[in-house]
Amino acid sequence: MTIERFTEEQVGSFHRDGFLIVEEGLVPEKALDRLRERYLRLFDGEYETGIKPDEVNWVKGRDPDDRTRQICNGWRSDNLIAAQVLSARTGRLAAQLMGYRGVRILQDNVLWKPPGTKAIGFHQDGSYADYLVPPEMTTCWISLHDTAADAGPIAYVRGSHLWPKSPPARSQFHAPDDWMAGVRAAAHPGDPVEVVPVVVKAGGGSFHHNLTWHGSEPNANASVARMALVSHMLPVQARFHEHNADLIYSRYRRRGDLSLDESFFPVMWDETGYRTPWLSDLPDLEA
Ligand SMILES: O=C(O)CCC(=O)C(=O)O
Repeated sequence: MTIERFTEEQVGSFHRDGFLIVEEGLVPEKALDRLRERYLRLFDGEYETGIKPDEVNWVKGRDPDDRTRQICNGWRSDNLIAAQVLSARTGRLAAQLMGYRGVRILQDNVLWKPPGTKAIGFHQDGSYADYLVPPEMTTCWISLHDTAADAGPIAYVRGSHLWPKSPPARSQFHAPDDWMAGVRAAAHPGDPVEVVPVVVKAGGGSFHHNLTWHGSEPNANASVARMALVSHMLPVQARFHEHNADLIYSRYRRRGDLSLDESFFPVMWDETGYRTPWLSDLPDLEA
């Protein structure tokens, strides 16, 4: 059964902790095998739409096998990945948690963390959003496998969304030896640092606030491949910042126009019932 709406208690827990763990039901069960198969193609460089993702941070044969494999905006390359990343359900649930009137996609992350791969350094997503107004997002992380605490699932520092925003630290992102360095630097003496791993069934996952410190430990579990699909979403009215630019994503900013083009930042869900029209051409995940 998929989840269509959160209870008041779940919304309260998101605001108290800075994240909400959802045991299952964020992906139709029928779609799980098909999505996992698309991961293999994407990481083999096979792009259904003929368009390369915005970032390919791991390439077979080029990069060490002990790195978490990451692609950003795989949805531009693969329509089934797009159907899940841009789903109305994900958008509606995120909007409910954040109190947004609607949401649009900023970016996806296609993450594959086989046994033996290293950590993703703990960070706040909001540190990387100063090229947007407002400089914030909310994120849905979905696991395509049953996770285990020792398999390096995403993990959160409970209550850390109430800490200030730290500057970005890109060098500590991929495979740092000390994945908690940023958390230690950000925590005030006496702040409790309780790390909560997201242990869910395939198709379950979590939502988090843009200031919540999170990352993932190395995958020390020999039998969990740990594929995860992430939607980073913006409030629907978000625009580009007039001056601040992101090295990659500000290429979609038109001259003299700060609006976000729906070809690249489609509206996933809006309380008026609006959804970017071309999204209805994507494949049916229930089929
Ligand atoms: O899956 C991971 O290892 C980290 C994912 C992450 O940083 C995110 O979803 O924002």
